[in-house]
Amino acid sequence: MNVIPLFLGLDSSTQSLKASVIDDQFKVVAEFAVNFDADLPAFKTQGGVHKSADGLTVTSPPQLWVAALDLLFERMKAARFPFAQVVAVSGSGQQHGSVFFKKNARTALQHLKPGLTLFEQTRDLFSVDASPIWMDSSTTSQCRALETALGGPQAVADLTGSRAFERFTGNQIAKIVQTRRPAYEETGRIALVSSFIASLLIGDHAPIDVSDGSGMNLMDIRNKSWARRALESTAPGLESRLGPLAASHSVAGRIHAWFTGRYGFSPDCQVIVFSGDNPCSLAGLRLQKAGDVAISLGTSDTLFATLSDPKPSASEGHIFASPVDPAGYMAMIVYKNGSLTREDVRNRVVGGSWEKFAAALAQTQPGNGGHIGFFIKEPEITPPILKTGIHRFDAHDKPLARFSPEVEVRAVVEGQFLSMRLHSAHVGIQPAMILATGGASVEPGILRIMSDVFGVPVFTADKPNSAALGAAYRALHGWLCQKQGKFVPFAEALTGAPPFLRTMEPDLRAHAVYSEMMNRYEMLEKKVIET
Ligand code: 5FX
Repeated sequence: MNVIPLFLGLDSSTQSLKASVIDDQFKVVAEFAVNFDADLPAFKTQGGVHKSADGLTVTSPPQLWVAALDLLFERMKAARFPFAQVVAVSGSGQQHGSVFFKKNARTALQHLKPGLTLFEQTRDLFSVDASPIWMDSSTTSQCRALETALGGPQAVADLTGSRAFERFTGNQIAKIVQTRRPAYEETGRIALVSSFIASLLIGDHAPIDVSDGSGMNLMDIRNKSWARRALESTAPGLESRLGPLAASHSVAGRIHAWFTGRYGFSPDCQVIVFSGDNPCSLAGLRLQKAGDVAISLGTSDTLFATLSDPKPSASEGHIFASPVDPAGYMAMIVYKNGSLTREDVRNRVVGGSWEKFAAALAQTQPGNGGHIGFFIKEPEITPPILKTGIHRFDAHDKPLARFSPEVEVRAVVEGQFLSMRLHSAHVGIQPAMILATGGASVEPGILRIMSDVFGVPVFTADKPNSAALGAAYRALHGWLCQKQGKFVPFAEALTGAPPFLRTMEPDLRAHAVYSEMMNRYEMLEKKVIET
């Protein structure tokens, strides 16, 4: 009898640990989850984290993530999950978070004891018991120091793919060195959340992959190797503590005997290096060719794209190495003003109804008669605009105090996509298609404007667990590359995966109207930034 091979994707995110399992026909056959606050209350986290009184320092205990892995596998075992069929595991970790292993940790990982849980035998392995995570924003002075050392924000972006950001791991490490020197001296290895979970699975230090490694302000984005100047400006003796970088499709090792003994995994089960949650989401959405773009319309709007010729920018988004193509890149641009801002307009001008919002869009024309609006309800990330407020302009660039309800509705949606078109072009993204995901992607009126502004077809995907699914896809991809002894293109590995729905074709006349508007939009945006 032929046994169906299974691929396990884990997602260690901020609030939970999830598992998605696919078969070799790409069908999701099982899903499991552990919620940190509800299922592991002893750690006293809120939303999976601990925050300082001023809210700037945000950490999670690394042992929480270990306990979650114990619990997740116990739940899978209780559900009689067929561990023996899993031929490969990979995973996703919240980006930027770091785990500081003591010098003796490697030996302890190699000798995991069958009679003890992972939690019981990893208690003494951490030199820093509160792992800084991506929500931390306490490292502004370290960021400025890195930028000064390397020649300014644009120089840091050119070298590492992003200007210095507080949450990026290098700046977090610099803070540990400055504030907890003995702990740093005790540290033998620094892992990301992704490589940390992989390390538990293989019972050894697993490498950081180049895609998650791009979120540290420490990696040379072109060579995909550690950037010596950045390491030296960050901490002494850092390179040996980070270990080697690995290609995202490579094998970290076989699963440790502890997992085969306790859960029945096959000793041949491969662990493919883990990556960050955003890279894994890109894989889950199967963006693979330059020009493939996904726009997630959620609380914040996020644009992901695959690109071959990135132009890192100090003010627009991040460039990461691609998690599915060793020669490629991905870009990620985040907008704080997403769904909450659209909903604010809906609530203020059309009585909170999406039907009326859609009707208002239908009553107005592409280009909105020349009206342009900037809706900064929350301090904006792209471009950085800290001062909140709404700025409205008529067709002659004259500021207006208000728009009619219909014009206001169209202005908020058009403004968001014009901004995405402008700033994505700046970092080198040239969309050929867009995959729309997230709550607002069910609104045809919004997708119509997205398609027309960019002039490309829009597909839709409902992928709530795209990071865990992407990790499962990456497990399959890495396993296939290993089996064939060569790099197999991700698209080829995923041939036969269910196609996305082609939902919207661009109206080329409307697209021409938006192309005409771009210069004015850019000029007015500058004006808004200056005021
Ligand atoms: C990306 O740069 C981020 O900081 C977040 O999206 C985290 O990866 C969330 F886990």
